[in-house]
Amino acid sequence: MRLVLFGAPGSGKGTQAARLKQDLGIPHISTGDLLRAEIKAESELGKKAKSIMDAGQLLSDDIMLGIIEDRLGQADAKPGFILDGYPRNLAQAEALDAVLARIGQPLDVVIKLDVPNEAIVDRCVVRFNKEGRPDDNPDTVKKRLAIYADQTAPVAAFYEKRGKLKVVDGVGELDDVTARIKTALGQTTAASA
Ligand code: B4P
Repeated sequence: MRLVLFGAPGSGKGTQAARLKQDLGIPHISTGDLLRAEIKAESELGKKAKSIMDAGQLLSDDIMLGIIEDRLGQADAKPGFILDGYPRNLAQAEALDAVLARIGQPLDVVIKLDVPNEAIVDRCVVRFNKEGRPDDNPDTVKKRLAIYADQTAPVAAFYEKRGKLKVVDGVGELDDVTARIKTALGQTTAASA
């Protein structure tokens, strides 16, 4: 299964991907986690990424494509993957299509987690108080939501046109959201069987 979990920052992509990877037996590839690992390692990329991420901005498409090509080329991604945080704009969606076409592994489905902005701000405040992620402070979250609306949200229509988009309600208990995603994935598997 080749799956993209899509949604606004704080919509639960990372949270749900971490749960689904056990069941599906495929890796969870989070561009945010990959970048945070670079920051922790104090690599050149990490140094560049830190100020951009802390400000709630997006890294350049070139940098992100390099990261994603490298990660999708690793052996554990051969049977499939859960992509979280990529693509984040139309150029990245086109680039991902091209990479996957080249390796003969087209996407099966894109699950969009639908969560209202007010709930997202509340969730990020909770995480900010718990983990202190600089991009979770309320002003930065509002900036990230504006970038999402402007640059990332149009990606949903890109996949809808290709018949790959499924929208799932992302509000509620974690188990309930996971169950809704599994139902949507079950429909995808049944349709392609
Ligand atoms: P990400 O790491 O992708 O950050 P995120 O969008 O906030 O998602 P995350 O997975 O962490 O949160 P989740 O929704 O699970 O990106 C960080 C930054 O990296 C970007 O701003 C950008 O700078 C850079 N970047 C990454 N990819 C890029 C790309 N492709 N191009 C350019 N730049 C890129 O969860 C949020 C919170 O909600 C958690 O605390 C969780 O516990 C809670 N939560 C989840 N589900 C819940 C539920 N059902 N109810 C209540 N709370 C819930």
